[in-house]
Amino acid sequence: MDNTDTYLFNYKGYNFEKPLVKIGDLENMEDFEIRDDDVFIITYPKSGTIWTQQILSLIYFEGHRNSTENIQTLDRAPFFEYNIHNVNFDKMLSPRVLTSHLPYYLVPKGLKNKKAKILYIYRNPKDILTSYFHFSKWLVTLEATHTIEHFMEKFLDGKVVGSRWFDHIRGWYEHRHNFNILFMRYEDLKKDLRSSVLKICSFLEKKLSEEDVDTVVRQATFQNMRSDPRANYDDIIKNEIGTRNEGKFLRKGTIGDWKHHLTVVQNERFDSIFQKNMKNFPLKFIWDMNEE
Ligand code: PPS
Repeated sequence: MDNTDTYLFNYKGYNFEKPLVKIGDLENMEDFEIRDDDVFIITYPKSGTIWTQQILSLIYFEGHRNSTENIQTLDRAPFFEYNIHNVNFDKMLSPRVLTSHLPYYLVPKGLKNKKAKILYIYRNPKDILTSYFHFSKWLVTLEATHTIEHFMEKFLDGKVVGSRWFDHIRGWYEHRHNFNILFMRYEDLKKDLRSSVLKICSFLEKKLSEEDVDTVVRQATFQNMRSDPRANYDDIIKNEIGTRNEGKFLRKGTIGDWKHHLTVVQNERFDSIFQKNMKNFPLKFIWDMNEE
């Protein structure tokens, strides 16, 4: 692909969302100055980014937790490479929570000092594919694909924002020793949100009271986030980015929705490519709500 593409901007082998990215920001990313107490949320698109942004912004910002502040999650934990609100990262108070879909080799070099923390959230790629298919049809800044069959080919070839899922997760996992990184599964958050919040608190060395943990959990459920304008991107997407039709950023929020969208043949094709690409990969995936 070349950079005449309307939707994708390829920089150093990785596809960015062309309408939202600024080339100058990309050129400065690797030299961005890291503080020891920075926290980065890193995900492949559609893996639970906004959910983690909400959880971290509830853990860190008491006003938000007590519902006394009307600040959107995106401004609490802004996107690093898509700085759509032009946040001055240097002026953010510590600890800064920054969000990114970057591959391991494009993040600020300072993250390798291992002091700043990275939370990497991953999700089974069939649900990512399903979520991404719907999202791409909805958002005007992404290329709509009319059939999931066609979208699956683009996803498997990495002709989407985020490039190849396989490379993203493998890259981060294989270079994990260079970073202070915790890997967590979307599906574990879904199955036991409270334990997941506690695990995140422990990684962040943040001690919350039992009551505060309960509040974080309550405000981070799918239903609550869906109806809280600070916690879902509905306003930003409708007013600042644009959509092609009705929809919600928090669409289904479940495990195994892919079963309603992939045919048996498509599923088998996905499996065979998955197996080829993920041979000897130790992290396990949860494909179904009833799976342990
Ligand atoms: S993006 O565009 O990359 O930032 O998208 P991302 O936030 O990573 O992923 C969006 C999907 O995460 C689901 N989501 C949740 N699921 C369960 N519980 C909560 N609280 C929650 N918040 C967000 C969201 O619904 C998208 O998944 P789908 O399958 O499309 O519903």
